[in-house]
Amino acid sequence: MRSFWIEFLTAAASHPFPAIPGDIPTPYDFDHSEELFPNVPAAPGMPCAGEDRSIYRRGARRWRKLYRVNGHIFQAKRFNRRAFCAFCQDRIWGLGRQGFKCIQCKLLVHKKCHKLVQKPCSNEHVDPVEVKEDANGESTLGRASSVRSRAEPEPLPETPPAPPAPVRAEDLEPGSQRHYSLEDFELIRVIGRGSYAKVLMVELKRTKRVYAMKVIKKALVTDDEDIDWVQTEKHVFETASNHPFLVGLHSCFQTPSRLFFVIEFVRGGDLMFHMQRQRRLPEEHARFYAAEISLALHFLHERGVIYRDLKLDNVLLDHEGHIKLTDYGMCKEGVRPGDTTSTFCGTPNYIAPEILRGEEYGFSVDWWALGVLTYEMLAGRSPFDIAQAADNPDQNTEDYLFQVILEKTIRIPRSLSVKAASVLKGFLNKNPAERLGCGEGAFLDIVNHPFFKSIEWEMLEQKQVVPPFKPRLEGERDLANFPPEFTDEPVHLTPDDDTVIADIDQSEFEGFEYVNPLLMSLEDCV
Ligand code: C58
Repeated sequence: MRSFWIEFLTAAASHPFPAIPGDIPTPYDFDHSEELFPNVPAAPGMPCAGEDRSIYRRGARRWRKLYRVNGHIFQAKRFNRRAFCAFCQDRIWGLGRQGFKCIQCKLLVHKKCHKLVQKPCSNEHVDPVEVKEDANGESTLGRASSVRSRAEPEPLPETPPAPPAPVRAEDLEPGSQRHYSLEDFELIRVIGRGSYAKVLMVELKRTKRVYAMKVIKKALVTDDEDIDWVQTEKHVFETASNHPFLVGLHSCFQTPSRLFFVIEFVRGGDLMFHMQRQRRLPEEHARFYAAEISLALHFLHERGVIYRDLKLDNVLLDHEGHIKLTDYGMCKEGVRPGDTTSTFCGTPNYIAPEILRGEEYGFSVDWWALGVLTYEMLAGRSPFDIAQAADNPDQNTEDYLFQVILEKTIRIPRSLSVKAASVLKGFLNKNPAERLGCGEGAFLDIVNHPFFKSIEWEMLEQKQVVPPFKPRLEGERDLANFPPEFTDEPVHLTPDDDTVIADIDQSEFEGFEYVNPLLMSLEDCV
């Protein structure tokens, strides 16, 4: 009998984490420097009346619904600024995606009003009734700003109010400055790369502190959809700043060609790198990481965020060995319990079957990805690793991987304990309704699962549990835990190209600048 399991056993001979010289890469080893899904198959779910979901961009991982009314083509948008509905004149509040913007004439309306718009689309740019948000408004991060953006709506004025005086960073914290700029940082090294972003290790010259800097070229993010994505990333950073297992934001700034997120630096490398050295982890270790990751995911879910890009590369280890998730570029925000979304996105090896089937999905996709990741920690390879595919070009494709994810029964290595096998089967259930973490009991089902019996969840969330492994670090700048593939990469940014900049609508990025007052005050303490 030539079972799938036999193929997996053969697959185990090669190593799924290919960066170690001499290792034979297996077909589904995605270069983790290019982990974002490069092609979008045309597999959307059933479109609603008046919707066109088939629009997607090359290299992107998202579809966005379009709503056609009276020649307008509306897209749901969350506004960075104060906006007023062209139909009812009322303010469009900045939380959730309650505003619609015509992608042609830029008309702004409430979602609830969009079907009532009588004015036909002029198909040309008209100035939207939009008033700039102040520096302490919805687009900014940190405790100070989130209170105001969540305030109850005040009575609505007939005409747009004058923009309030901007709150300046120096007013928030003594000793802090208004904004940062590229000149404030020394670029030390490239540490990561995605299809949109390059990530550098940098030093803030004034304090000599080290940060990670995510650099995004504006030319790659110049349509509404992507501006939204940048906004989402900022919002998730705001949420994340309050959790021990999520990276926080130091500041944001821009140049004519680029956006910069300055992120707290997590020194111990990522789980991918760790796995490359360990091959597979003892159950006790995998349990600890899976439990800390579960708390981070649950925290995001409770706040309406689907993370959507859980993978070994995005799980960082701090100097003590606790985990921190990084990269919120794929997050979906504003999701209430029971809400669903339909964007096709993620990293191939971790994409949940419901996304591949083109179904509407919710938080379940993160628990699936945790199943894949936990499997990788315990087995030392992907659950979808197939050995003979290396020799067969037909099977060496993303489509084949997706077919495997959708159809093949996942085999659990016999060397794993019954409880480990059970938790993997729980997370890797192809039916999201039956998946561990997704049912009625939801998170409690994970907490109470026999595999996690020894976990003291409250202690864990307070970082009171000693991690099973402490990254070896010789100094703040120790490069021992860094991915070797970037060692030769030049750290400089290419000079701005005037013709590229000329095509960028800089107004789309207004208000991107940000300084986290909490991190600033920490900085001043040292
Ligand atoms: C780490 N996988 S956001 C390198 N890549 C990244 N590191 C960090 N954030 C991000 N402290 C990335 C990537 C992002 C989006 C594009 C793809 C890469 C990060 C954040 C905070 C450290 C890193 C591996 C690594 C971890 C630590 C040091 C060096 C390398």
